[in-house]
Amino acid sequence: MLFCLNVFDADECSESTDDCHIDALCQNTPKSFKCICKTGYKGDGKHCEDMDECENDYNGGCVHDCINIPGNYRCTCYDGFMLADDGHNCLDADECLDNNGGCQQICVNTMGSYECQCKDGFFLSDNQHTCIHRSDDGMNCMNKDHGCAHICRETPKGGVACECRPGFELAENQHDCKLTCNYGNGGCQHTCDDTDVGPVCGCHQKYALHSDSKTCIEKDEAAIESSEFNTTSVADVDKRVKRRLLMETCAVNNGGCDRTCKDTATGVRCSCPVGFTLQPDGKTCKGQCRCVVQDLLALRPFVLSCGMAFLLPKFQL
Ligand SMILES: [Ca+2]
Ligand SMILES: [Ca+2]
Repeated sequence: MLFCLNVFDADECSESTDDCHIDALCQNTPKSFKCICKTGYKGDGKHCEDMDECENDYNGGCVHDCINIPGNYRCTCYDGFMLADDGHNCLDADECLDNNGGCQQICVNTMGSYECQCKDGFFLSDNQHTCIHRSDDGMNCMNKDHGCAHICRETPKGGVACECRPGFELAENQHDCKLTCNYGNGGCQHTCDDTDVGPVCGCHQKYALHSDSKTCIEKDEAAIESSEFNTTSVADVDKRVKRRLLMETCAVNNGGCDRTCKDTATGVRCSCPVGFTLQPDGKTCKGQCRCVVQDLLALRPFVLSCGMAFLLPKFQL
C-alpha cells in the first residue's frame, strides 16, 4: 500500500498567506487550507456575511423583540418584563419587590405591570402612587363617591370627569378604565391583540397559553410535532421543509457535507473531489472501488465501473 505524504506542507493559516474572509476560520490541510465561515456567518469562507437570525418565521425564537447583530442576535423584552435565563423567553418583572413599586400603601404585581392600591378610607391620587384621605364635602374629586377608576378631573361646571392612565380606555360608563395592549403588554406574557372585549393574549410558537389566558408555558417537543402535523396542510409542511433546507448553511457543520459545501439560492449543495461520488443522501462522498482480486485479468471486462463491482462479491470496495 502506498501513502502519499507531503512532509513539506506549508501552514498557510499560521503564515497568514491564506485568503480567508475576516469572519472565517482558516484550517490547514495537507497541501492546502480551508476557509470556514464562523458561526453566525454564511458563505464559502472567502466571503462570509452575517446571518439575520431574526428573519425567520420564529422571530429568532424571541418571544418579544429580536435584534440582529454581526455574527449573532439578541432577544429583548418589552417594558415590565425581563429576559429569562434561556435568552429567549420573557418573564414578568415584579416591580413590587423594589421599594414597594413606589406605592405609598399597597403594591399589586401584575403580568407586564403593577398597580398601587389604597387602604379603606383612602383613594389613589392622580400620580397613581400616593393615597389621599377621602372627604365627604360636595361633588368634587376629593369626594369619596367620584367613582373614577383612575384619574378624576374637576370640570368648570362643578362636576367631575374621569380619565384613564395611558394605555387604558375610558369605559362606556365614563368611570371605569379598560386595559389595552399598550399598557403592560395588556397583561400578556408574549403577544397581545386588542379586541372589543379587551386584550387577547397569545404565545410564541414553542409555547402554549396557560389556563389563566395570560401566561405562556413551554410545550414539550412531542406536543409541538403532533400539533404541527395535525393542524397544518401538506403544503405547509412542504414549505417548512423548504425553509429548513434554505436555513441550512455551509457555515454551520459544513452544511452536513462530507467534503465541499456551497451555499446556493435553494440551500446548500455538496460536492465531492475527483475519484469520489456523491451518494443519494446528497451529503456523503464515497471513494471509487479498488480491485484486489487475483484473477483480475480474467474478469477485466467487468471491473471498469463501480456499478459492476457492486454486483460481483469477489471485489472489495
Ligand atoms: Ca446575525
Ligand atoms: Ca409585573
